[in-house]
Amino acid sequence: MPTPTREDKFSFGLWTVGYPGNDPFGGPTRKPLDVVHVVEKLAELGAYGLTFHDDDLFAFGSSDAERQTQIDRLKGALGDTGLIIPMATTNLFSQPVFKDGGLTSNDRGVRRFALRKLMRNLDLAAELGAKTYVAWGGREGAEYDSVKDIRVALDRYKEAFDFLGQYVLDKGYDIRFAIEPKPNEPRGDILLPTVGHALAFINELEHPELVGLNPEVGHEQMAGLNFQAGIAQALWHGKLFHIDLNGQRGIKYDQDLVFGHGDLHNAFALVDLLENGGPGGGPAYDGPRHFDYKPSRTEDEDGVWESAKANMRTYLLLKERAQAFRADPEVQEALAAARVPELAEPTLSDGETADDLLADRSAFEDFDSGAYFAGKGFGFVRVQQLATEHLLGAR
Ligand code: 3MF
Ligand code: MG
Ligand code: MG
Ligand code: MG
Repeated sequence: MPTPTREDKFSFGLWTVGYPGNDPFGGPTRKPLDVVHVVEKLAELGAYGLTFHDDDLFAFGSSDAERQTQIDRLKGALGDTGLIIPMATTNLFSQPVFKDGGLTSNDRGVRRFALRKLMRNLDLAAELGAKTYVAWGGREGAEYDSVKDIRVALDRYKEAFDFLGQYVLDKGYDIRFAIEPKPNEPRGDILLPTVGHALAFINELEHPELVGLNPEVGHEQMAGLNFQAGIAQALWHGKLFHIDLNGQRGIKYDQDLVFGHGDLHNAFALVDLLENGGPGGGPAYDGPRHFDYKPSRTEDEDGVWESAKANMRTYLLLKERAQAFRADPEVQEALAAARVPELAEPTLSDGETADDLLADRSAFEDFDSGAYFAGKGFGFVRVQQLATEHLLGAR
């Protein structure tokens, strides 16, 4: 069985293992966990990083002294264990004041308060050495079409990211922002609902180089989208700054299951992409493997740590399986037969002009599209079955 080590770059949100089990229909089923205990346990299990929202570490409304005590306790635990803080984020969703959002609330006073809350935790993130600052706008949205002017809300969202980008530059912080898309929940509809929406938004910013993505498995799958394909596009744009790994079973509420406890095939393809660059063998991802999951409320504290381990074990098992898949000569032969490598060949020859293509009769006039494949298929199903058999450990 593979054992996680620091080199695997596994990280967990303080709010994940710390989730006490409350849901919209019931209260907590577990006691809150102390941050020092969480850091010690995660280090023991082989994780390398902890991430947090400001309000996870010190309760909203804490005095400066209470806040500092918690920061010092966290720093002490990091020093004792060697765990790091690769990412931090702001809670702009739990408090009643954010009921219509933070950065895009219709209320200007709320927007100014949200910016200050964000800047304050950004300063702390820089102090703790975080390289990524995630922005999940869970309350940035609406339930009703006539109460939120989406174009104007996007103006305010852009204003916030332009301002924060400039703030990071002025302060000289080595931090980049990562927007986390989600289609809905808690709002009926959330702004920047998918990876694609967020990528387009980033292009409109003053400092697009400072802003990328933190896509979450379950969020894209809630929108019925293929997560692996979305991640491949984010990598293509150079925008995969961070990732939230978890499990989701279809289009329903945000389940936050253990990684792999949802669509296992898609998780296999995702790990193959992150580790090996996917079918085309492009550049892989070297950032944190961050788990944003919720230990089910049926579990006790032992179950919390079992589920934390399960995330890492499943990831490492899939990594092993993906390596076996890539190394199998039969797979390589099947990929070649399916013309997977041929897609990397440019469609036009070097320097070929429109006139050259028009002059190539074999491309059109003499191209017999009806007879072209001579009845032969691509053999994609064979490749997928080989992947499935490797995934099952049958090869
Ligand atoms: C909610 C989420 C968030 C974000 C977090 C930023 C509370 O569905 O996924 O978790 O991940 O706010 O990292
Ligand atoms: Mg989520
Ligand atoms: Mg989720
Ligand atoms: Mg998330």
